[in-house]
Amino acid sequence: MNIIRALFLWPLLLLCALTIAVANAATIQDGPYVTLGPDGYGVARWVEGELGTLRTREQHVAIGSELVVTAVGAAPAFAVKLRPPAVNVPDEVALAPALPLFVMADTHGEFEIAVELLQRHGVVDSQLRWSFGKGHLAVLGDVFDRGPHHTEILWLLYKLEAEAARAGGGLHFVLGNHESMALSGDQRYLNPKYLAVRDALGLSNYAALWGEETLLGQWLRTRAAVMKIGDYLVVHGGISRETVDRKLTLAQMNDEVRSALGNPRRESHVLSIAGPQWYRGYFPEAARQGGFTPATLEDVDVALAFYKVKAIFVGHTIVPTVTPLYGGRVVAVQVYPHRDAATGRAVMKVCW
Ligand SMILES: [Mn+2]
Repeated sequence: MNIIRALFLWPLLLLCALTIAVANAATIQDGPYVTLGPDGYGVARWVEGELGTLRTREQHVAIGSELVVTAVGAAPAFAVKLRPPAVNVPDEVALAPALPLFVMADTHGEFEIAVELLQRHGVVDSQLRWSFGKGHLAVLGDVFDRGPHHTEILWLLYKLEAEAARAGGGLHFVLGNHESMALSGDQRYLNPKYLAVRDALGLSNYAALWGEETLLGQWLRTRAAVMKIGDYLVVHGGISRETVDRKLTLAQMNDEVRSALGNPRRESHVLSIAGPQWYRGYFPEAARQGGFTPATLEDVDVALAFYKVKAIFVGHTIVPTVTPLYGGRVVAVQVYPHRDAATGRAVMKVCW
């Protein structure tokens, strides 16, 4: 039996307060934003300084260069080595029965919280090095938007992917709706800090920092939106009955989401609110509000049978605690949100 743990996020109110605090904070430190040419050489850019008088800093880099991502609060600085362009991740990976799978839901720029949880559960050590051995970490999307540190989270995931692979484990990032929105130029949910960064770099849209010529933009364009890890499906929103009735394979959905990243929104089932990044049909209240028909047990069973999995792990929709739904066939891990009142620590719960 796998150990499944889920990430608890800040209360939304606290998150809003934090967002405002950062927007008003005296000092901003953001980057690196790395752009590489076909020859493997390029430039890394940082934005730093006081809000209103931000400075940019540049450094020539190449594949193999090691860059430092600055510390944030209690989360230490870490070095990351630039790798050659990523290739598309597989749609399915094996998971040996005895190995743990750690599932982390929407982090929304809350780098310190994410780090604290990964450290406390042995996924990374005090210096943010992979310490989970052959275990697997699934991150269910929505790193972008709301909070002030998505740059750091993405660099950490990028770095850990290589370390996990070297250890015989795996890190799997699936694309949420906020990755698709931010990369397509939707700036509505960006932390104000990133609008200041955009302006300091003289760009008209923040998405210009995440194009396919950028190292992390290219990396994101090789991720999946739905993955099978062992006997489990991991996906940001969920699998609707419509998705199953269309007999969409994981490869078809992943190709569709990847090819739409950074492009103006196209019309298709996969990219619609009934698609894997947006679906909320497992949650009756959210379904009603969002205009979904709530999924029946039969709908879920049909999905499990079609994709040949035992359970589906989803983020995207906030739940009060890690919640097995449909008799454990769906597990909702986007937990609304708390820190322990006595210790102030992010609360974790082993649910599987
Ligand atoms: Mn979402």
